[in-house]
Amino acid sequence: MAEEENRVILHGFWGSPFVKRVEMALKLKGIPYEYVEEDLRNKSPALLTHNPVTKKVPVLVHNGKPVAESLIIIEYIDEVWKTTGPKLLPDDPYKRARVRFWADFLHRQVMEAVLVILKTDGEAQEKAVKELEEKLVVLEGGLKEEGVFGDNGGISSAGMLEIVMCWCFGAYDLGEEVLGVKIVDWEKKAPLVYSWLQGIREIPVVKEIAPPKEKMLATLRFIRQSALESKNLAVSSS
Ligand SMILES: N[C@@H](CCC(=O)N[C@@H](CS)C(=O)NCC(=O)O)C(=O)O
Repeated sequence: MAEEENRVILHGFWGSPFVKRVEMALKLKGIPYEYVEEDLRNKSPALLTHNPVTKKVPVLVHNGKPVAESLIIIEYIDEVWKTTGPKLLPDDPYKRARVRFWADFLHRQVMEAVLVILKTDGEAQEKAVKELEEKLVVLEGGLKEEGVFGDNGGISSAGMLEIVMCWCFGAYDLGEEVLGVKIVDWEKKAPLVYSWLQGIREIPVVKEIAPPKEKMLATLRFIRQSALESKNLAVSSS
């Protein structure tokens, strides 16, 4: 099938890190797409039809066929548009498996700890900060072994790992602004990961698709406030 015949539609939400992953993958590869902004409180019939299982964004609809789950979508994009733009995963099956492993680690473990920090305070938050630091130390060692970092840290290429890392920590300074504290001592715990992240944040596509700062800050504050209020409600009614 000629690539020109492809019609690509992305159902998303402006502030979703998972949607940003897919936008970044499409932009890095240079694949034209149509974007449909979803109201997550009133999802479109198209979204509900295309992703009846989780009903979440992102959903990529390629020539009428839907693909859901951000990590799966990134792999799909890389496999379909093999010769368009840069490779997002390595060709070698073993190296590809390793990239998938670390992407999954970031997706499930690191991102989870980041969300807990945003949504809690007191002891629960301190515990999550400690957990995050431990995971970053593991990540630093693991990625060093994989040879992910460029010379003197920085990035050597932008692929799946950089995409997932970007929308896990790309806005960490906004998170710190909302919490009013420094979350991670990067220099002490994970200096290579930190300089790698700084390199990722400089990628032009990242700057192009980053959500507006004030809007993002308001959303992070809202998520935090709602989580803390529902926790307090649960405590007072128990
Ligand atoms: N594991 C999914 C997570 C997607 C996700 O959580 N999307 C959120 C937006 S950030 C969503 O659609 N929420 C709407 C809902 O839960 O109903 C992925 O990686 O794509």
